[in-house]
Amino acid sequence: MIPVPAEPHPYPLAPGATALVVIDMQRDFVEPGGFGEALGNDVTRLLAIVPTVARLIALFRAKGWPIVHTREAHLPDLSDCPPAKRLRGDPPLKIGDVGPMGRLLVRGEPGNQIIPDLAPIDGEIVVDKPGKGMFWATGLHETLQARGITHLVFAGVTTEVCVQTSMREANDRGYDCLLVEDATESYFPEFKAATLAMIRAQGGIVGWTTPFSALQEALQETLDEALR
Ligand code: C5J
Repeated sequence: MIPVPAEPHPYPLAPGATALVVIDMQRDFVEPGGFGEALGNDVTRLLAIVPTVARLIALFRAKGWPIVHTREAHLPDLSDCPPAKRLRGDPPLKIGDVGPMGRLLVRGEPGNQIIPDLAPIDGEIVVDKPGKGMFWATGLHETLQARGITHLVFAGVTTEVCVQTSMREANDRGYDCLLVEDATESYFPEFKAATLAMIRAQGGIVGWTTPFSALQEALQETLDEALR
């Protein structure tokens, strides 16, 4: 185990059994013209975390550790999008409607792709999820179990919706979860702050949180020790 300084106490990272999960870094959420903006949000806050998420991905690639990329994505016939989800609220455009980057939150559309700076490479796991959480109707738990993954490091958007839902689902399935604070973002800073506080409350009831620099330094120290 590698102890990573974190809240509420050091995170016991398990080399060989840890995967990075990058949630929904899609054009639909971080670029103007996508689903996020259709809901009335200013998307610029989300773009600011892209360099940190890129460094996190680079760190896991350098280690040769698995990476999961998720996309919130529905089938073109929307048969996996319940009316309770599609018709909620009063946005000008709804899931499946045609926006500036194609049909909102629909598989294969330009807006539904992961942004080019964070694009998956061969061998990485890409999950299309019809829900906010990454385990609902995806088979991801079985994929992770087959690879012996017990620990998950989380990044992506939005902190209080798809990231938090996925982290709670993972916690209930027995994964030890760490959220990288500056590699996740919300359209609402107060929601992000509340989510981080909820996750690490009561001794880490959902998991741990830490800044990217702490994770990077902890992994570098073990590398230095191994080389000594
Ligand atoms: C939302 C997400 N916010 N990826 N999706 O609808 O968090």
